[in-house]
Amino acid sequence: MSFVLPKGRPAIMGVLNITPDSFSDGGQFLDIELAIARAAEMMAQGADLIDVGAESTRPGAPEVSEEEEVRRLEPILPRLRELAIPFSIDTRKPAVASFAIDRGAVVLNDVSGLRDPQMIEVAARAGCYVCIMHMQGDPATMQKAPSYSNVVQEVKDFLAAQAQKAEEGGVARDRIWLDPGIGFGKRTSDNLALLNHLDQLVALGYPVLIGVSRKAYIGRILGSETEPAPLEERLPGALASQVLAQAKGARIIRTHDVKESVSAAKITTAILGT
Ligand code: HH2
Repeated sequence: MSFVLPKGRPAIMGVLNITPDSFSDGGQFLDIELAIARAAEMMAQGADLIDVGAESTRPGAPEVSEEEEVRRLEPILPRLRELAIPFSIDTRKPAVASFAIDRGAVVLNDVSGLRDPQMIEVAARAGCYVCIMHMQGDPATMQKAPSYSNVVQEVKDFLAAQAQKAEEGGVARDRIWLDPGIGFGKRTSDNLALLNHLDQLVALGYPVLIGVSRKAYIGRILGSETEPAPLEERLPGALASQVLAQAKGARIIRTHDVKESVSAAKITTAILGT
C-alpha cells in the first residue's frame, strides 16, 4: 500500500499499542478484535495512519524479545492490510521491522533513531518511509538523569547526522521523517525548548513528526515534578502542544486522542490558511 503525506494540513497518526504495559493504553488492545475495532474507529475519526507498537518504550519499560514482539503483531497486521488501513511499525528491532514491512507497514518508526545500522538496510531495501526519532539513552534508564548543554542543537545535530547516514545507506531523502522524541531522555524544560524551537528542526527540510499525546511533561506542569497530573487530565495540554507544533511546521501528529487531535488540527489549519 502506498502512503502520501497530506498537503496543507498535518497527517494524524493514531496510536495502537498491542502491549500489556504501555503507559496510557497498556493491556487494552491485546484482544485482536478490540485492536482492529480501535484501529477502524481511529480511521473513522479522521486518522491518516495507525502506529502499531508491540513493545512499550515508556520510561523504565523492560525490553521485549523479538519473538514476543512478532507474536503480538502476527494476528493484527494482515487484518489491517485487509481493511486497507495504512500503518507504521513502532519498533527498535530490524527483524520486527522487516516482518511488519513484509505485511504492509508503510512507515518504519524507530524510536532509537536508526542507531542500529541494520535498520537502515531494512528501510533502504523496502523503500518505505522511516521516522528517525531522537532519544538520549534507552527506555530502561533514559529518565534517570537526562542532560544537555543545548538540547535543540544536540537533537538537531543528531537527527541531521542520522538522516545523512540513512541517505548514504540508500534511503531516499523524500522517505525520511524526523522526530525530536518528546519525553525520551528529556527533562520538562528540554521538551518545552524542543517544542518552542521546533522550526529549527523543520528547517532541516524533512517532514517533522511530533508525539506529545498524554506525555509526562504535561502532567508535571499541571501538577508537579513529584505528583504529575493524571493521564486523563492531559488532553488540553497535548492539544495546546500539537497546535503550537503545527504552527511551527510539524507535518505528522502522533496521538491517542484522534477525534480531538483532528479537530484541533482542522482549526489550526484554517487559521494558518488566512
Ligand atoms: N512516543 C511513544 C512511542 N513511540 N514514536 C515516535 N516517533 N514519537 C513519539 O513521540 C513516540 C513514539 C510513547 O507513547 P506510547 O506509544 O503511548 O507509549 P509506550 O511506549 O509506553 O507504548
